[in-house]
Amino acid sequence: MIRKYIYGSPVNTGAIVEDIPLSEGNPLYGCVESTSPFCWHYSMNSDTKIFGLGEAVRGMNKRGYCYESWCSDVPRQDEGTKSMYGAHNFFIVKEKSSKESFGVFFESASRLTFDFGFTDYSDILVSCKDTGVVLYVITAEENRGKETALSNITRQFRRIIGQSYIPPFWGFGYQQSRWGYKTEEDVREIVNKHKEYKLPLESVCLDIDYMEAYKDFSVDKKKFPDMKSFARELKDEGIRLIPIIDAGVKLLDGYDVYDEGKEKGYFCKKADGKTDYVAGVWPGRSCFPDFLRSDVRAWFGSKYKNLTDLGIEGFWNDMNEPAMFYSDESLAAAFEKLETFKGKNLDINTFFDFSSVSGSTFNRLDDYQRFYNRAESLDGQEKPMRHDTVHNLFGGKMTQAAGEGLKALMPEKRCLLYSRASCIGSHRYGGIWTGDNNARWNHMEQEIKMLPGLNMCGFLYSGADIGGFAELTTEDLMLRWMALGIFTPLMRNHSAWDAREKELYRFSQKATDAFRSILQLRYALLPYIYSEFVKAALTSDMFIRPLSFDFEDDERSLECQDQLFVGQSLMIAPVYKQNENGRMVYFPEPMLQLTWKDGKLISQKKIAKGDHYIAQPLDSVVFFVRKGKAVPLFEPSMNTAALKHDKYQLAGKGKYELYEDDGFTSDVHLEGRIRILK
Ligand code: MIG
Repeated sequence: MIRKYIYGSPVNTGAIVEDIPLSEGNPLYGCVESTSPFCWHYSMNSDTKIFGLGEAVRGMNKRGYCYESWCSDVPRQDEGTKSMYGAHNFFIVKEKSSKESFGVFFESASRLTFDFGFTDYSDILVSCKDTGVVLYVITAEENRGKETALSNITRQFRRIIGQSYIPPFWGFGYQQSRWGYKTEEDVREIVNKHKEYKLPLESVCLDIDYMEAYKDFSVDKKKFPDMKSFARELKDEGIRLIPIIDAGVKLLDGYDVYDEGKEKGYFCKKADGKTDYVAGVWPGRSCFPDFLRSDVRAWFGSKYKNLTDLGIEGFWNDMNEPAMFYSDESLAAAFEKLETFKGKNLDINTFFDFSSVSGSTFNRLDDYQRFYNRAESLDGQEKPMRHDTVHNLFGGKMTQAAGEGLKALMPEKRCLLYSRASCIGSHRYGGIWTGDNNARWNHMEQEIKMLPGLNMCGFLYSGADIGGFAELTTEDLMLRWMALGIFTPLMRNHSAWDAREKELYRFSQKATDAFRSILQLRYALLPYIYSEFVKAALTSDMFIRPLSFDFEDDERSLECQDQLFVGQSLMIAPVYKQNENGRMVYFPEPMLQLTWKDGKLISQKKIAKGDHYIAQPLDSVVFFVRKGKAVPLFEPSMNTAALKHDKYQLAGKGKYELYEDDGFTSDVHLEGRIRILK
């Protein structure tokens, strides 16, 4: 059952695709203590748990900290980080009795704060100072059969926000990326090295250096003299290029995208409603398309044609929180401030003041208050809104622009698309990667804990930069993280230009051999992953689930935060601590332990329900088939183009219903597409 309530004057975020009648009175759960500013309060019991909130740090159970939905460019995020790149305002309050558990979605374009027992361990407080909120309260259906309340509430929510984006089959292949591949030669070397070391490879991402002067939709001819034939040459070997597109458009007369945007008035404006807002990003001074407008989305989306004409079928959208290095205003203020230090004897206070000046221009709230978006109110009226009050829609609407644009350009084909910033609603158009993480063990742990929340909020196609984006990764961290990464739909090894080089052949020979074997498992599992992913998207299910979503009356499952179900048949329990060769694993039901090494299944072993120490050597992948389930393992291949769909072995019990299609079709449905594997 879903109830809907409106407070204040929220804008239409586009998150909801179903008509839901308005309910009267107070919300079914919790209490709205004030409407302006909005504040919702709920009193928790001692064992109340909170699941959800999508892209957010800390545990799967979010109780005990405070979060803010405010799409942020947050390199060096950690346990203290309140806001990540996405704004995903859905969570479930899990009470002991499933009748008293409920889900809440706070639909809003504005900043929300979630105090989950932070001020007082027994209170949840959700507040919004800006526009307003449409509140949805979801309770479990009574006739849900064996489904848990957690899973049922999530499914109902997923239905009202619409079907999750489904990438093409090749989007599940292994992506190699680094900010630093500059030229055709660089990319060719990456491809050749993977071949030389017999490492499977599906695609290579192109970071900002492929562009000419960081101009969106341009290609630097000096670095890629003939991108079209290069893309063709790679595609003939089953490898695709995935270029980056940034949110900011370089301010440069004579650059067609800028000229058009300026002339048609497509860029975000200052308070006067006329002057284009300017801020500095990669290309220097830039303007920002107002993605909240449908005409601007259609325009920007059509620009992807420059690259699809060259044979490109996949993109990643970056810096769309939007990230801003400086504005004209904040830069002027910083220079002025710097002047005041000139000739002074800097002591402890003034020195720290002085050293913070240059960083002070970065992603400033007052800069977000200097420009406007045209947003739609609930009655369909378009009006200018100060950016900070609708900030959380910007990145997601850029994804929508790209998703709709690519669909218009290639109606018969699904394209690959993922973004850094997001909001609920944009899960229908693309996936996300979880931004600039670090080469740290606790960031791998963070990914394990974040995946369920992302799945609850519709972001099935997601994953982290494997091995960490920044800093110095290590061979063992890469091995462990790869063993996790092969189970995430988006599987990408990406790093910063100054991070340790971490293509899989950069480590010891032993490690390279192990990486090969791990990647082979990815390709062996790929048809299963694709099949489970499509089924999850079509039935509003989660692809990755915590144990609690299937065993909500089992206290141990409810508390388990570092094991995951992957599709219906598998469970994983990744090792995420350095120098540990295994770990304790909790089995809520008997399972079959599979060990993969040297590119093949080397053992299958029955495990009883309960706790077991499971050894997981660095060069192996250990995973589990659930009770009564089966998983097909196909013959490993070098990429999806080379996959042989008829060569497989089945592990576990019974049969597996494999969803199959041509890997591209935009018409995705289950009927007539299931092959029974026995
Ligand atoms: O401020 O394009 O998260 O993946 O390599 C850095 C360069 C801009 C941030 C992205 C990262 C990408 C980088 N970008």
